[in-house]
Amino acid sequence: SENIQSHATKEKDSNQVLESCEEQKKTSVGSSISLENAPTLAFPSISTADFHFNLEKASDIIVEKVEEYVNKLGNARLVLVDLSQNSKILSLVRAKAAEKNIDSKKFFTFAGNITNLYSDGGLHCNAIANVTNWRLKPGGGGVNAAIFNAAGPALETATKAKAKSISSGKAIVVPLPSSSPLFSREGVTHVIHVLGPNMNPQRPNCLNNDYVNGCKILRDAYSSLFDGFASIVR
Ligand code: AR6
Repeated sequence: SENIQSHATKEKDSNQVLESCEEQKKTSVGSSISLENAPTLAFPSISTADFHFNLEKASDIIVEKVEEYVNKLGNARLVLVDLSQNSKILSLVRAKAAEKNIDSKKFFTFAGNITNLYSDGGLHCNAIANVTNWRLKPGGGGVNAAIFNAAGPALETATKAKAKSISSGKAIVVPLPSSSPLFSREGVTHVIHVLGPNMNPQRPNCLNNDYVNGCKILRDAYSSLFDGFASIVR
């Protein structure tokens, strides 16, 4: 009976802890306590590798769009990821975000593989963005190959149920089945596919250096991505 009693006491204690967390959330939205568990989107830099988009222009657009969305998203966090600590796009964006005084608790950069952010880096992200191709097909290279591989066939099935193709500047939110290792291992509940503008002549729909159009499409891509994330946070 001692065991039962102590178990009951523990449960009561943990309920109190939960209650006091709820209190803290209510009284201090935006504090570091609530931000640690805040809904988080990890996203790679759209179009700047395989799609050859200019890094200076892309970094301006990332910071502009993050600035527009961080406050709309409540306590949710946005995290720009790339594989290497020496990533050019990460350092450009860090410098420009600091210049604009963007709240570093709500937006920061992170070096790591987008498929292992929790298991490798201890960063829990509810949603991850996948920069994909117009057919929403597994493989290719970069982020798309990595995410489809890590997520297993469940992602392909769930994606097909939502859409057969995607146009550039758009995003598609796909709830990840709990059978996917990305769900069970990393805690990712949604993959948001996004298609950016392409400046690589070897890939479909190349914009031939038309940066007027390209910048507009890249802005649309970030807006669609962040709107998609907002729709699952609410
Ligand atoms: N984790 C984190 N960041 C990554 C990872 C990873 N596993 N892999 C690449 N990056 P890219 P794009 C970074 O080429 O330019 C695909 O094959 C990378 O360093 O994946 O939009 C699609 O199917 C860069 O900063 O995307 C499309 O056909 C960023 O992620 C095409 O490539 C984006 O690199 C899309 O090209």
